[in-house]
Amino acid sequence: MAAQLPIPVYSSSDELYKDLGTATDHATRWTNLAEEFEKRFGRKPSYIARAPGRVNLIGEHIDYALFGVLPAAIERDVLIACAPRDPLAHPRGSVNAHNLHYKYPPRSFSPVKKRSQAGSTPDEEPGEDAVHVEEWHLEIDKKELRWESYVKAGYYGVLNHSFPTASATSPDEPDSHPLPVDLLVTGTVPAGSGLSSSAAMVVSSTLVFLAVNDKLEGVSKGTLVEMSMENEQRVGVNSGGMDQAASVISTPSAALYVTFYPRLAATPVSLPGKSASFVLANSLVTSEKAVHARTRYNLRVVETLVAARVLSLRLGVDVGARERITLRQVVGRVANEPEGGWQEDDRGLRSALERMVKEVALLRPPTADADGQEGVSLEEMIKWSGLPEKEFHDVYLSWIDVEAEHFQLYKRAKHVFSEALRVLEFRDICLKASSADVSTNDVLKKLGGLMDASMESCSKDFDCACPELDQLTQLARDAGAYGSRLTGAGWGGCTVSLVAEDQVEIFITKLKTTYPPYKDLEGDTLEEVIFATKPSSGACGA
Ligand code: NG1
Ligand code: MG
Repeated sequence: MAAQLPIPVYSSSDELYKDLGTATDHATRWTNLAEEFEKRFGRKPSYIARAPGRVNLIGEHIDYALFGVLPAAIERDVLIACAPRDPLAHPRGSVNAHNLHYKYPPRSFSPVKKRSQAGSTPDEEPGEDAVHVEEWHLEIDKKELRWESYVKAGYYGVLNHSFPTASATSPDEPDSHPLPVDLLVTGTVPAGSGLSSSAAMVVSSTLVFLAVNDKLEGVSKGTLVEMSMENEQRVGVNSGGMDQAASVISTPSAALYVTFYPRLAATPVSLPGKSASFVLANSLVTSEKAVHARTRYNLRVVETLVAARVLSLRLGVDVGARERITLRQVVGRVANEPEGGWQEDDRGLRSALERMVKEVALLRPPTADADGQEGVSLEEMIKWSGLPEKEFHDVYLSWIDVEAEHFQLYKRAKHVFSEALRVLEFRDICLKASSADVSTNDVLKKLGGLMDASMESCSKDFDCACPELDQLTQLARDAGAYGSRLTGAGWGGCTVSLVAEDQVEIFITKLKTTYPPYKDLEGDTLEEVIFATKPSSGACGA
């Protein structure tokens, strides 16, 4: 199982890049980073961590409903070089963080230990059996994220995972303190573009702090994914684990089928290789995901969760009063999924999903027009949930900040079920594509069709597109793509298009002249916004 493998650690950068098989300018970047580190801090880095960004080929906004997704790591990545400082001359665990990019000024910070209450929610009076626990803490202002916030997010989890505080173990063992460190960051994943620069930052930070403190032993890829997921939620939205899984577990020339239920698992899926490329094109609308979280991303999380509860009730599926059941679990319970989950080929899941695509009509609001456009008010939604108001708030609203006049349970769930099915179909087509009697052109057409259908569903049912993304994907189809869709959370950011290998150049040239925001760009800036990419490998270090 890919998730159980250890994180690759190479003895030198040469060895690492030979194995990655990527372009030599990447190796040069690595060497430059090490040299610049030595210039700034007077010694060589003891460890360099690498984590790539990712493109999601299909399966949008379904990871937090616990359905499988199909992303791939891209060649663009974040590198963090790090070395310990003299522990006698600097505070324990203090960090002196630099970034190669002139826009990001150096920052220093130190963790502190804080006491908090275990086993109670913030609005509850601590019960008699409440336990005080000490936790490491780093100040991160979610409203004003800065570059080092992502470094802190990675560090946060490492501190609490690998340095249990005195109250949790025996008092003040000298070796249970993190080292003071210098670190230097460089990255090539464009920020706010749906290519998960944030996951690349958080994964590389988590990895580098584990490594420099000599805590990497026994940490599998799966553990790094789980740590990074939790870490990233400190700087972002209530997301699923797709980005971190792709950034950690991916292998070259394959996409990664990642499932989250009943447990995290990931298997490489070979793509119809030499005949086609994925081209990324940035809409140039920056998706400020954290800024709009209340009305966009986090609202979708709540809508899909409440949809799952209401659907359970309407289908007569058992659901606990305080259970935050997901749409994936509803599917499992409706179709009597065996305890350990359906078997590899996903036939059980597929037929259950086919049924759910129809049953989802049960969520249509009675007053809605034919498309179920109107949604439900908060009061109505609470009524539908079958929970008393206070309990509804505790379970669905106390831990997440959202705002809406109407909640769209039907449209969101409809997208989730149909998108989950498209992922299974996409994967299936890729798996069968290697057999000799399938024509490549047919395969690419089918994959493209699924990408287009995904875009339409994101745009119409999940409302996570924007006019520029609609336009850019249409222009991509007009320019000859087999299919085109937004990738990542949406509301801006990048599109991904499937293009025949021998058409890539023509395709890129066409889009450069037809997508209006590209017309004023030139040189490197233009090369940065549209480029072909090959699936790359996941996080590693040397
Ligand atoms: P982006 O916005 O591309 O980082 C986000 C979530 C994913 C997933 C996608 C939508 C984070 C860290 N990631 O990706 O988990 O839900 O949106 O499919 O927020
Ligand atoms: Mg992100």
